[in-house]
Amino acid sequence: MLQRHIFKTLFQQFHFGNPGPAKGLLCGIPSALRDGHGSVWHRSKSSLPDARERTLVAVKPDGVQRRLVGQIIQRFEHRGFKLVGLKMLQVSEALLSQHYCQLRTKPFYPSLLHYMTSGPVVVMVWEGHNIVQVSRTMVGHTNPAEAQAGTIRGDFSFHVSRNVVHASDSPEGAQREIQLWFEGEDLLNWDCCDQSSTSEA
Ligand code: IDP
Ligand code: MG
Repeated sequence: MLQRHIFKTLFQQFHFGNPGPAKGLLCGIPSALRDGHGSVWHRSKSSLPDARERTLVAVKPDGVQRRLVGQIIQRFEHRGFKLVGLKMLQVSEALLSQHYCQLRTKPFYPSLLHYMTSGPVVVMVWEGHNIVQVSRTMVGHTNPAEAQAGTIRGDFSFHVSRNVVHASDSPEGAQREIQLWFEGEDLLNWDCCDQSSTSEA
């Protein structure tokens, strides 16, 4: 009996609406089902603290040559991250020497420069919760022979000298690399329509 009464009340209010200025289907829901601010079925949401963390990801020349750009972008999109900058370029040795400044004394450094300048790269900035750590996990071990299946390097490469992709290894490193590769105005602040699923908890 009570159920029938509630159903009847809801039916009437949905179909005939509540008096007042508010419009739209949900405006007809009884005030007992609203929270104090008038929003319906309000859930307490808060932005994740580092939802706007950014990192630099680059598809290296072998990845571009092998037409892996789309698949690599797709992995970051599917994970729920937001692309905020992207460009394709033939990188200079000057830029690379800054990017890899900590590796200049390594024996493989000359071959690394040769590899990275052998063709265009696609460099991107991605944004999202804990993205530096998560993207390193997605990319996998530096040496593809040790990278797990399911990671980008584990799926698409087998040798450390052709490991397809770069991702910054720390938030500080990410900030340095983003400033090195991108002008501030090349990065877009935009709202994803699924923002409440990807950056709020
Ligand atoms: P990471 O790319 O996983 O951060 P780093 O140690 O920063 O690894 O090295 C940068 C890049 O230098 C690697 O991604 C790889 O392309 C290259 N590299 C690292 N170690 C070797 C090596 O032993 N032989 C040849 N290339 C290497
Ligand atoms: Mg590194």
